[in-house]
Order: sequence, then structure tokens, then C-alpha cells
Amino acid sequence: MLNYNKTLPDGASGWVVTEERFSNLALAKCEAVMALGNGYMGLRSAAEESYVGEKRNLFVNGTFNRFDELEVSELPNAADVTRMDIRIDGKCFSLDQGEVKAYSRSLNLREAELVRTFIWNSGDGKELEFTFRRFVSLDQLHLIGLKLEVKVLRGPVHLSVASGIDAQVSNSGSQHFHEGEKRIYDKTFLELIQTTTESKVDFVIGASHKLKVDGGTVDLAPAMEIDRRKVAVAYSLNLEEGQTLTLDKVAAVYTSRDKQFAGNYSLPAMRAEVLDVLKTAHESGYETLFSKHAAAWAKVWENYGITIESGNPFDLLGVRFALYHLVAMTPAHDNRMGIGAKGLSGEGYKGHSFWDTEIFILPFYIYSNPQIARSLLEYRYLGLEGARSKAKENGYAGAMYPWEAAWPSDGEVTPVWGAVDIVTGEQTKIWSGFIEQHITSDIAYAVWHYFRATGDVDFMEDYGYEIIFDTAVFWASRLEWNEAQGRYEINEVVGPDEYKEHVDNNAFTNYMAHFNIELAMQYYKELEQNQPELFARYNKLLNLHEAYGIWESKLDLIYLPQPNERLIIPQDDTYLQKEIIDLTPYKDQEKVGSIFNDYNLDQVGNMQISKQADIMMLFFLLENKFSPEVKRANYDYYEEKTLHDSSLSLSTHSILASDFGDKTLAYRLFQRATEIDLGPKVHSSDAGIHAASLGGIWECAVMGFAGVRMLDGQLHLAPKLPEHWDKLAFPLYWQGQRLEISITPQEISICSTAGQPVSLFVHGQLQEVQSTAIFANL
Ligand code: IFM
Repeated sequence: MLNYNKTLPDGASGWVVTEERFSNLALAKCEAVMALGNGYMGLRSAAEESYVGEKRNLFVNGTFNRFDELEVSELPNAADVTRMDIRIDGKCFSLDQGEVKAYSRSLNLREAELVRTFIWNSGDGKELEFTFRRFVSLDQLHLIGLKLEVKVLRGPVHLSVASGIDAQVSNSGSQHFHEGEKRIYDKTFLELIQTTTESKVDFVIGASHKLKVDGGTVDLAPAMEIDRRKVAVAYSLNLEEGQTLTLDKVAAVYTSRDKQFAGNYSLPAMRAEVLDVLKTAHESGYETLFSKHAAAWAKVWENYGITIESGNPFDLLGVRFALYHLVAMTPAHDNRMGIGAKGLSGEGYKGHSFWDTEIFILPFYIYSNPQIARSLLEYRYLGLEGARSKAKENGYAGAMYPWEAAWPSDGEVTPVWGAVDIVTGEQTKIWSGFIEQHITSDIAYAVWHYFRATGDVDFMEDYGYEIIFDTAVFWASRLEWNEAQGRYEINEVVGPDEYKEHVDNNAFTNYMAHFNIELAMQYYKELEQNQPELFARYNKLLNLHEAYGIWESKLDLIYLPQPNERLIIPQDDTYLQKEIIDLTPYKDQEKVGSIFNDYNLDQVGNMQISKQADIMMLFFLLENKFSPEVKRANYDYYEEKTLHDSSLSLSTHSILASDFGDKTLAYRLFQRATEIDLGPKVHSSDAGIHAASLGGIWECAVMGFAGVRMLDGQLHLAPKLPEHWDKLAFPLYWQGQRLEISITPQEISICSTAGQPVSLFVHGQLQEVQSTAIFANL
């Protein structure tokens, strides 16, 4: 239903996602897939005129609020600035009525602009051509620009447009805001203040309009309206046939959470700033603001630009789409914020951060923009506060990271109740917040990955070591001694495969906990020997001497499930004993989770059915620990039992297929990953795009097809391009310098842009690159 083959006005291809026919059914999908954002805020792309079933969302990163004791903290849906009520000859304009021609709604990924255009025939002889444009500025993070152009093709018409700031919105009914002051300055500058009910974050939102007819400014006094949670103006005028009305709207959004106000906040000062910024933006107008925004995006593409020459042009579009959304959702401006599992594109997962960031998204930033990777890890450092409280509340020591995280000090924010249980009719309990614990070692792993790839010693000294030590302290306290077996176990957990709850010894969890403790021991020894002052600091803070003794006594006794006689590693203690059923009817369905039409979670838990990559994740993260034979045997065993009902799954399976040299399978899985949001499934993205999957798409290309890995602190490159790819080129940061990598079926070219020599393994051979080198691709 979406068209991916459109070109930009200058003929550039691979940049546009287009809806070519208006459909009420696809409202939510287009709102999410075409969402705009700049990391500070995210705006769902609902149409200006309102429709039943729409979700108008504006989220400002980090502004979490808890509406009610029985709910968890979430990103509140701020006042809407996009809605316009348009009347033509007194009748409400809607695409549900009249005749619509030449319709298109397009997201231009290159300039990050949403453009909607169509010709509308009223049914009573009037015809108008509409064009709506919109962007969320990457140049000035607080600004949103909108533009409406209406040309009268057959008239005359009486047109009125009511537009303003509408806080009569909620998060599916939960109202996160106290009503605040509203005001209109000089009949032009609208202001609405709202304050979150529990976290007491003030929002000041300003908006203004500029009207032109046939390019000339019109001095038309609007009708003004202030109502409950709403401030608006309405412009009414007569237009002759051939005339064009243009309405520029600019909105400014500030909150007391903004970093500039940390420790120095006053509402009057923020109001004054909003008004000031708004007035300047109003003067500038849409085109000027947009050209600065487009220039900021041009820099993004220059920095992250990836080239794919493929027989299938969708491949490049799919990767660009992933990078576009990663930029739109990432709070590069503020280390107190993380990335939501749906970015800023929908209410799904409430804006919370999961392991999705560290394991699926962080690699993109580590290798493409290490500064942002560092900021994301600093967010986890600040989250140590919540992680320490969670450990204490659960009777453990150290730092136990929340499965779902919001504001750093919030601690655990996973909701307790979820979807319907089709057998009992009750809500299913969500156990992840209690027992999905691998997030703690995933974060330690991410710190290690970042450090080994960047060599950022300052980060480690200030933040990284502390995370690794205190997470290891947690794991040591979490281990349970099994007297009969003479080993330490981790029981009663959910592993990555969330269809298996309350399992003992999930292999991923056990191996990663072991990794975490072993890493802490290694860094303990390194610091003790080489950095006695730093060591003393952490020893004092975390009582490392004692911790080390405990780690040492437990590490080798941690149970690490081993391959059985068929080389299969049991995913947990009971997985391999469970019933096997034919999963064909549930694979790659229109809606994920179709298995729950027939079974409830308890029943699924008793069968060999995996929601997502589990042991495969382990092979990807700790790849040196397992032989190729073991990996392949397990891949074949578990792939057929994996429904890929989580969007985190396909990319990992694709990367492993690349590692095995199965190019066809790797490409097929990559393609399916690119289709999670962009593909034909109408409802897959209703609640927002899939952030981890987008990181995973980049991983499929760079870590899968190009075979990029950090192994034992060394950079590896072992490309296996899909058969129909002629070229894959991308930038890659390694130890502080930018490399340009270009791969064809015949050659691998590596250029170190700073001219510093770099050593790396190419197809397993250690190579020294002085500034540029070309190697044969095998
Ligand atoms: O973190 C994931 C999890 O692995 C599967 N369920 C959805 C979460 C958020 O994306």
C-alpha cells in the first residue's frame, strides 16, 4: 500500500515513502512510519484535519509522568499543534467526503519533510488543490514548521481555517497535565502552558500563523478562541478562482526538563524565551526555517551516508529509513535521556528504554557517531541510582537495571498487566519487570563494546568501570547455589525469548552474567595494577576487595549450559523436553502473536516455541565462545521454532546467516526486517515504529553483510555481500578515527580519513592500513 519508488523533485531516488491513496485503515501506520522528530521531540504524522481512529501525538523526550498509582511513568502526549479545522463554504473539509484526486502523502527522508497533496472536489462544484508541508527542525530543536497552501481551481469559495494549540489530548485516556494558563499576544502569538500532574514538568507551547494570498501578506484579524485546554485562532476569507491562500504556522515547544534549565529554571523566563523564539521564527517563515533544517539533515547524511548498489532499490531505502528514524528518535542533546522502544513515534511501550538500545541501536552509534553512543551510556550511568534501588528492593546487592527505564532515577517502570489471556479472560501478568534480568549484563556488555571500539578511557574512568563493577556485584548476589549439582544457577527468569517465563538457567542469562563478572574481575586487576588511585576510589565506593573475593569464589562454578550430544545448547532447563508443534500457521502472519488466537501464554510456555532470537543472541554477542558447528546446529534447531514475533529477532538471525555464508537466507531475513515497518502489514506499526529493528537493519548490513565485528578488541571485516549487491560503502569509526569502507564483490577498500595507520583483520588476515588500502574480497 505504500510506494517506495517515487523520486524527489530533483530526481533523486531511494528517499521517499509515499501513500498514494487515502485510507482510514492505514491512518495509524502512516502516522508512525512517517513520524517526524529531532531527538528532542517526536511528532506523529496525523493529518491536519481530524479522522476517527487517528492518534495525534507529540512527545518531548524525558518528560515522563506517572498519571496514577496503578499506572507507570510514561511520556505524556503534549498539546497538539498540527490540527487545522478547515471549512469550505461553511462545510467541514474531510477526505471522507467529496472526490479526491492526485492524492499523495510523502515522507522525504533526505530533508525530513512530510508533504501531503491532493485535489479535492466538494461535490457541489468547487475544486481546490491542497498542499500541506511540515517538519520538526533539526536545526532548532524546539521548532515545528507547518505550511498549508490552498489553490482554488473552481470557485469562488469561502474558506476558513481554525488552528492553534490543542491540549484536549491524552495518552489513551490518561490525562497527564494540569490545565494551565493560555494567552494570545497581539492577536498572533498563541501560548499554552501545561504542567504534568506528578513529575511537575512545565510545558510552554507557542504558535503563530502568517497568512498570504497569491504571495501577498493579508492583514486579516482572526477570530480568537480560548477554551478548556485550548487556544486557537480562525481565519475566514473569500477566495476567487485561481487564487492561492498560504498559511505558515510555526510552533515552539519548551519544557522545564530542558537541559538549559537544569538548576536554573523559572517559568516566566521560559515563557519569555518561547515568545522570543516564536517571534523570530514567525518573521523568518517556513522556507527560511526549512532550509536551515534541511542543511542540518544534509550533514546527517554526509556523516552517516551509506551506499548500497543493489538490484533491488528498496534495500537502500530500507536502510535510509532506519537511519532517518534513528536520528529522529535519539536524544543526542541530553545524556539524561534514553531511546524509547518505539522512539518518539507512538504511545507503544510508553517511551521506555529496553535492552533494545544497548544491543540493537548502540552498535550503530558506536561505529557511526561515538559521541552519541557515549551519551546513551551516560544515561545508563545516571540510571545506576534506579538500578541500585531496584537491587535493594529485591534483596540483592549492586545495580540491577530496570527492564524498562524512564527518567534515570525512576527505577523499574515495566507495567504489571498486559494483553488479554484468551483462556481466563483476565489481563496477562507481565513478568519482565520482575524477572527479565539479562538487561543488567547487556548494559555492562555495551559499556565494554563501546570502550573496546573507541578507546574512550575518560568515559571508563568516570562512568564505565562503575557500571561494570556494580552490575557484577549484583550478579554475584543473584546467583543461587545448587548443592546437589555443586554449581551456581540463575533460576526463575525470563530470557530474551519472552514466551518462556519462570525458567531456570536460561543460557543467555547465565553466560552473560558470567561474562559480566569475568569482565569486572579483569578490570579490577588492571586498575589495581595500573591505576592505583582510580582503583582506590572505586574500592572505597563499592568495596571492591570484598566483591573480588566473592567473584573469584563463584565465577567458575556458574552453570553454563553446554551443547548436548546433538550439539544443541538447551535454552533453559526444560525447553528441550517440551512438546513440539507445527508452527507453519503462525509464521510470518499479518499480525504478530497470532499463536495467541489459539493458545494462552501458559500453553505456549509449555511448547518448544520461541518468540525471538535467544541462544542466537548469545552467539552474536559472545561469538568466540562457540564453535561454528555448535552455532549452525543450534541455528537449524531453533530457527524453525522461532516465530520472530518480536521485531528484535530477524536481524540477529540474518547476521548469523551471513556468518554461516548463507547469503540467500541472510538477505531474505534482512528483507523481512526492513518490512517490519515499511512492509505491507497494515497494523504492524500502529503503536509506533520498531526502534530496535531499525538498529538491527543497520546491523544486518554492516555487521552481517560487511562482517564488521570487534573481537578481543580487534576490528574484523569479513564481507559476504548478497548476490545482487554490487557495492556496500559506509563510514566506520574505530579508535577515534573515521574509516571509509567500500565493498564490492571483488574488492574491499579501506581509507583512514585522518591518515592514521589502522590495523584490522580482513577475512581473518591481520592487515596494516597506512591511509588507503585495497584487498581482494573472497
Ligand atoms: O525489548 C523487547 C523485547 O525483547 C521483546 N518485547 C518488546 C521489547 C521492546 O521492544
